[in-house]
Amino acid sequence: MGCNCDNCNKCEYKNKIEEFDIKVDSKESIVIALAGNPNVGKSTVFNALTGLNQHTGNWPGKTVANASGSYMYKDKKFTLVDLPGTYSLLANSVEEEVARDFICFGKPHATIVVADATCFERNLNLVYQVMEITDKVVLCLNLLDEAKRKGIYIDIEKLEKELRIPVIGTCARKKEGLNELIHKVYNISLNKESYNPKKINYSDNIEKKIESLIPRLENILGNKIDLRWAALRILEGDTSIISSLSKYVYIEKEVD
Ligand SMILES: Nc1nc2c(ncn2[C@@H]2O[C@H](COP(=O)(O)OP(=O)(O)O)[C@@H](O)[C@H]2O)c(=O)[nH]1
Ligand SMILES: [Mg+2]
Repeated sequence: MGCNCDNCNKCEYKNKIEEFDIKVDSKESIVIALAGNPNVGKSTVFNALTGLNQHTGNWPGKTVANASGSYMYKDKKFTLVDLPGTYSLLANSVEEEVARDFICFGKPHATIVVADATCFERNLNLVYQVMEITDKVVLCLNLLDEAKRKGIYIDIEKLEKELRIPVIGTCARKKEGLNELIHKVYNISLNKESYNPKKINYSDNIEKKIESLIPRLENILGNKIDLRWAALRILEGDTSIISSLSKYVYIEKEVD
């Protein structure tokens, strides 16, 4: 199949979905990544949406299983990719590297982050990291029934304003909120709505370094990935991002 880049038609990306060994039934299918901490109801959401239309596989060269499945909404076919459950995307483990590479280089049309409403703060780390990589994020605030039982109330409207991304409250086990979720995913993935997620501001010295790195990275990477995110990873000394860049992104010029 062709490239999933939102920016061009004659794409020079090497990062096609098939590099990730994901079964996408047709070129027209819209690819949605499903990310989240372990045990937040990701598979429950995945199963509820895809039913029996599922494939399992392994990430190429990695021992982490992947599952992809499809569903239809408003005459469009969506391929949902269940990523390994992770607390972060800093590539500290194979699971984190797989999830990061798929969200960044697989170029899904949107990413759903499933979060546990009973301990939301712990989930925020991953939410912010996904928001650094892509603007096309939908937060699925799951386990609302458990949260209610524990006397935890989350103001969804306020959270949306704070994070500047859409937030849908769900109880996946009872299939509550899933229609709203797929509707929002439809709007975000087809660019019918767009958001500008809040980015974390770092200390002045880090921000200055980011600023000086971005033009150099732009020279090499163009707008193929979020440059601020790439700059942060490089400043952090993350060498795995360099190997992923050379694996998935076609680079025209040599790094000086
Ligand atoms: N009470 C409640 N339990 C849920 C909900 N969603 C998922 N679960 C349960 O939470 C556990 C973990 O779910 P699972 O989908 O396997 O989580 P994953 O590790 O993120 O894929 C399972 O026992 C689910 O039945 C929900 O909205 N409410
Ligand atoms: Mg699971």
